[in-house]
Amino acid sequence: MEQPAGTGEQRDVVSCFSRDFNKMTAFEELGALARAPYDLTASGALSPERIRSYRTHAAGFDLLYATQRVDDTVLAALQKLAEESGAVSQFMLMKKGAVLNRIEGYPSEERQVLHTACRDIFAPDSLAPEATGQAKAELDKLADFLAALEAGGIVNGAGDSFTDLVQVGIGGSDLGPRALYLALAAYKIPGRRVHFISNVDPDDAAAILNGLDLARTLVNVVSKSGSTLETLTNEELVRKAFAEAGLEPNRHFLAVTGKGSPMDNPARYLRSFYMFDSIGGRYSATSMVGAVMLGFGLGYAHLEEILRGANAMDLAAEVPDIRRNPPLLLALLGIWNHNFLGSETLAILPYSQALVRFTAHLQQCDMESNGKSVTRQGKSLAWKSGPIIWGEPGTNGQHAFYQLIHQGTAIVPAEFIGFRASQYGQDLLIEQTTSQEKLVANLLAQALALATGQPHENPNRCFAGNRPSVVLLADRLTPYSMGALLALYEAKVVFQGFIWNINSFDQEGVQLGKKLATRLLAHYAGRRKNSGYNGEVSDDSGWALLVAAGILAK
Ligand code: G6Q
Repeated sequence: MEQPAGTGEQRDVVSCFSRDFNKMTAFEELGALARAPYDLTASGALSPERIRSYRTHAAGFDLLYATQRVDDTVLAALQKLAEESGAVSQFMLMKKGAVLNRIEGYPSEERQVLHTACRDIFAPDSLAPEATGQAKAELDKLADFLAALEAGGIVNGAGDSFTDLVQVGIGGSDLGPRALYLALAAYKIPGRRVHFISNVDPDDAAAILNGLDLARTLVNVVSKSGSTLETLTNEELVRKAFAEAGLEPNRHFLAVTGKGSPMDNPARYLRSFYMFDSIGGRYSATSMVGAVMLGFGLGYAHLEEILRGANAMDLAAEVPDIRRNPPLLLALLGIWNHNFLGSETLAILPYSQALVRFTAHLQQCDMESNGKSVTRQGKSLAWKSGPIIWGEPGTNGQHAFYQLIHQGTAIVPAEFIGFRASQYGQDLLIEQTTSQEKLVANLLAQALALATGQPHENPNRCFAGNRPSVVLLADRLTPYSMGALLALYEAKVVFQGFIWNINSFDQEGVQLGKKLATRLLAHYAGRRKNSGYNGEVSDDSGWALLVAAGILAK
């Protein structure tokens, strides 16, 4: 695998930005301001003037934040927080290749964080030329491969073209790519389909394989480490299905993996593409992890548009003024609600059916990044880090869980995402409004209702209001705007991590469960082989494992 990189100078700069969140002067100021936050229920509180001026824009997206409990004083304190924490400076260092994935003084991943380099390919001078060069080389390889598929230079054993692609991967190798594909299915190449297998549940693979003509199917196995149990298991299962159908797997299988990983064996695959250590799984959708599948399903030109949109938002994230930097502002408003006004969760509510898996992707991107309890120096946090992220598309959610958001005892800040026009443009005027208008009107109505509430003499019909939200609005969900939206949230998560002084780029928290599952499987395997395995266990959790194995086995 690649060696850790980044200059010593960059490491020092990183440590010098590592300040305790609760020691910053803005922290104290915001704490005081939080005692009397802006009252959205007061008469005239949501004036047209406020709605007009509490709005910012980048890469095709408007961010409307008049429905937050902030005023100019709070925004000034949030600006100060951004400056004191060096949020934008750290973002720039990240883009230049600083080793930000580390815990000082303890063994840690010690890696650069360069997902932005995957889309820096359009800039004349990339901030991280080596990583951008690697990304560009892989993209060129992909463009050649896609052109050969298109031109009939690559076909199956019977000389037929490929119509379907199954992506096998899990976590970051599944969620982001799947969310993007579903979001952009309106742009797919006619006659091509993409499918996903992620869960080690054998029914996941069976359900997909049962409906496919394997002879015309490519399988894209995606695993950065090349050692993930679920993915390797599913790869074998799918290879067996191909062999049983009399097909040669290495004429159908593609690999996306890290250089030098156990999966880096081009002889087993029709093509191998690479991703690099500096790209974390949950930030990898615009690397080859998403690109191969998106290029097959949507075409190379649409893939480029996704990268262009992401690049435009990456550039917007460099602006120091928080009122002109949507990802940074979103990060700070999140911190205001979570750390100062006390909310525990955040609902992300896309008013677009195509974004049906986008919240699930953000759940990983945010919760795996910022679900941390120690600082970048390994000290216990004395402040809250990442919130719980959840959500479903509207308007469906309105008929499900919005009751709690409007009238429950928990305050749930919401981020609404919507589009002025639909993707397919197939719509009908019913009672003088289109379905798209009904959708967007509902989105705006929810944001306003949550903010202003409604007094009522019947307590059960009373809406307290002051429930904060933002609205992210673009003209249409296109490859470009999807790329921008993805990058907006990636940057938001990263900014919050910088401000909380946590490492948003590792995921030690998932290791323990994996380790115990491996040991449980050793019990299964030992019993099946009956090869003298005596079920010996070496520590206290051993008895629990034996009991669990007994309960589970049938
Ligand atoms: C993401 C995580 C994790 C990872 C999966 C799959 O940031 O690291 O979700 O993407 O565990 O890992 P592989 O790509 O190595 O199979």
